[in-house]
Amino acid sequence: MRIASTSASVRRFPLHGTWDGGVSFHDVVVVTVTTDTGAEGIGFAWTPRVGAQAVRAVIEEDCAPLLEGRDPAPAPRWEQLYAHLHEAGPGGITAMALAAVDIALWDLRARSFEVSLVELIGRRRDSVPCYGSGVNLDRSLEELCDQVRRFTAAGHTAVKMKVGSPDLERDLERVARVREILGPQGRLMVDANQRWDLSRASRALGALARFDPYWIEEPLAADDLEAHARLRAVTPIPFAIGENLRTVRAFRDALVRGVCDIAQPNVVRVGGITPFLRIADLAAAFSVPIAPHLLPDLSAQLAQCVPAVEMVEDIERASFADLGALERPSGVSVGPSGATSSTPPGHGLVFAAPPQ
Ligand code: SMN
Ligand code: MG
Repeated sequence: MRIASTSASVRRFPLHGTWDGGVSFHDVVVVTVTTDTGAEGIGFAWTPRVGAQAVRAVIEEDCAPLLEGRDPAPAPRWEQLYAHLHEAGPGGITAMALAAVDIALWDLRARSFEVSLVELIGRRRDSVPCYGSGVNLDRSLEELCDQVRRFTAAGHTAVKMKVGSPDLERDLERVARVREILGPQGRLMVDANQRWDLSRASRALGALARFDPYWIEEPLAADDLEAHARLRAVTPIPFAIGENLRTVRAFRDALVRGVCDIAQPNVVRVGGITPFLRIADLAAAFSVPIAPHLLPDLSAQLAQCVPAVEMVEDIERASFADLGALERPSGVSVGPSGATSSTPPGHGLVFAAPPQ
């Protein structure tokens, strides 16, 4: 079986509510790989704002010609494309393009063997705990509290909120209120999205510690491991990082440095399922679990397969299913009772045309 063609198209799906910074839609770059035997695999890249057309161009101009006539085996194709695209940088647009192709090749392989993606990789667990997650720094205190109450009313006992307000007092008031709603037993994660420098992070974490955060996510610039190491020396709060690490070696460096307690690869941003699984194995060797970043429709499936997992992110009303991005139900379910999947052969994600 050989690859006959690779095509890509960009589809835009509006969000139900605007995210921090005015993000109002998600772009999905849908890839179809077809073989000379008529077999097909579907892959995707995703971006909340930047770069979808550039990703499509890299797939069409730089990946498709290299794939034509080759064996559709995921790992060798990933390595070949990684070596080729590396010239334009090992992360960012090239990694997103590579991810779309890689996801399509895994889908194709699973469908050829007539098994689900989870069965193909190897199911380690049927269900993974989830947490309610909101992109809510721009929301008023009352809106934030309403969102957290929606999570708890639905049955979530773990919730993630944003911190990193210009004024630390604002963060403290908001975290205090959310802790009150969750109660002392609830799990409260805080996410600073790289908004602090070292001195602000030290001060903020010192003050936030009394609310018992389960983790602090991205306290500092993602590529500043030195600052993470210094912060580590002044706080016992675990660090969750990875949504802005783009390569297996970037995760290795963070793990070796001892500043990644929970690893959060985003399957698209790291370049697909092939490197995602390598990162998960690597993290496990450091006794570090995975908490996949966003993309619950696929993250749930990967979380069922990795050696060690923390939780799946149930991002409020922004899964592909929630956005109306799927043509039919995938068989994946993400919510307060856990993440499960029972997909048809492959990953089960078939993308719809965007709303007119
Ligand atoms: C996040 C990042 C990017 C888009 C949406 C949400 C956030 C998260 O950092 O961890 O969910
Ligand atoms: Mg985050």
